[in-house]
Amino acid sequence: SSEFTDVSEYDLPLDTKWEFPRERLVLGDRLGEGAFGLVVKGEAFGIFKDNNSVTVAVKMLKEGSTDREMMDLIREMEMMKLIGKHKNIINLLGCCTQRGPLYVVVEFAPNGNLRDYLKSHRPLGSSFACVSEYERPTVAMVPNNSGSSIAETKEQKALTPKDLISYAYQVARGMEYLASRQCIHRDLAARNVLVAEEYVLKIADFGLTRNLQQFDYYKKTTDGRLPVKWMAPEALFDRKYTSKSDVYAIMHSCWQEDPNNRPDFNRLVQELDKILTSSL
Ligand code: ACK
Repeated sequence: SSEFTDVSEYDLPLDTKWEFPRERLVLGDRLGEGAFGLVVKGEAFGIFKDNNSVTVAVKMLKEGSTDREMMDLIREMEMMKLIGKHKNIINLLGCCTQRGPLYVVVEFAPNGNLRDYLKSHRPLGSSFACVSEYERPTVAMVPNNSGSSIAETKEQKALTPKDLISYAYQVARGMEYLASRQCIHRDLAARNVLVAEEYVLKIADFGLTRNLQQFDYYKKTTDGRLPVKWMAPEALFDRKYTSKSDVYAIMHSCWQEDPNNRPDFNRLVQELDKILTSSL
């Protein structure tokens, strides 16, 4: 009946803790396509205690998806339930599993992915490091042609070193939490970090099932980038993914050949916190 996939031949068990009545979910614009599904913007009425409507992102399958893709989406949803909530991850809000297509309702990040966000807030000139908090230039937003949801073309402040350290800190906080829940992301990159309100960064797609055997290191991502650039040598050559291989994506100082010599996320959080609270 709708333009979205009607996967109703599956009977999923009802989980009353998470089930959200689908009649209270109004689907809106398509935000983009993920590995095997669609992400659509939506309004969820009364998803929190009050009766207000909340803008959400809804993950669902594409038309003609396979049983395997269905299983992957179910697995992602269950993984999100198990991992629990943290400020710096995209949290699960609810799901519609009964009498219709599976909808996985998650927090919406209005400012798109961190990669595009950083690009559209690029500091002017090369004297970036010398610009103080008080004299930072303003740059006009570059119109976003990737279809993601960066706000209008209003004037935006260019980013300061402090902003960037704060972003690194927030990513490390999110990853520290995921690591504490035994979750290994395997594809930590700025394009998989989303920018929510108030510049809160949230790690996305941490619950995805990634088929490591079929991982194609030479396949470009949708925007034409090679993921190998962000991959730790042992992940790239030996397919050994650990929390430590996620860290490698982050900073040059973490690029130690031997994974044992790299800081873990707790350490990174501490280090970045020190930098943030010091002179910057
Ligand atoms: O990189 P993007 O602009 O941000 O394009 C992708 C697309 O949907 C497919 O994943 C966007 N997206 C995914 N989850 C969310 C979310 N929770 N809030 C906002 N945008 C999202 C993502």
